[in-house]
Amino acid sequence: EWEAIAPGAVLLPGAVLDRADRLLREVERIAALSPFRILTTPGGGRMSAAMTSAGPLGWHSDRRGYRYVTADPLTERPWPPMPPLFAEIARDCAASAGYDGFRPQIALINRYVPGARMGLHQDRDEAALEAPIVSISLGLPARFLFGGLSRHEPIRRFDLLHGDAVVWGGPSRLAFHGVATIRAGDHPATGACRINLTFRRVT
Ligand code: MD3
Ligand code: FE
Repeated sequence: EWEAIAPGAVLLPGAVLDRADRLLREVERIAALSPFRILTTPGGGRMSAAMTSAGPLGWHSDRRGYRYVTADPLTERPWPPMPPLFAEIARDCAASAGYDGFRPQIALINRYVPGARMGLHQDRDEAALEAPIVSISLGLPARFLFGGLSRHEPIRRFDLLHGDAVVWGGPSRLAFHGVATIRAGDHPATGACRINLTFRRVT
């Protein structure tokens, strides 16, 4: 049913399998308004996952830094609204993990094609560090890397599969984490890609 993978972090295998197709349709609607784009890092590199957002804020990165912004810099329009289905799923998953009353403010959506990865990092651009983050994996599997509160602590690896949810709160909220290079494959729900949604409170 669920598995504690670290203090405050709970894996809910297959928790959203029955709602995966509806989630993917909402992702398509969002991406039609605010397309997936590959962002530049402050150091001038290019990220390998493509990203978009929904809700009153979206995550953005360029030469000036990492930050949340109220308008999509690509379209110069507000980010698409967060669908009620997202809020409902995020609340359900958080409650299953022991975080009652979670109301996500935004959804950050990552799209990985084979060869894409995400290096080890902390999520600390949110002022609301007391709120957990709920993550949902869809499509191709990922090898998830989970470290500690400093870069030097040992890294554990977990496979995240289509329909899995993970809730990251409490002592795990500032843990280092990343995604190993996605391997080639073809998934019936997404084709040759992996979609990750993270539901967050920012402010
Ligand atoms: C642990 N995304 O968007 S989801 C990210 O699969 C991000 O796309 C990865 O890292 C992905 O920032 C990992 C799992 C995840 C998300 C946020 C966390 C794990 C986390 C925040 C704190 C600790
Ligand atoms: Fe992250």
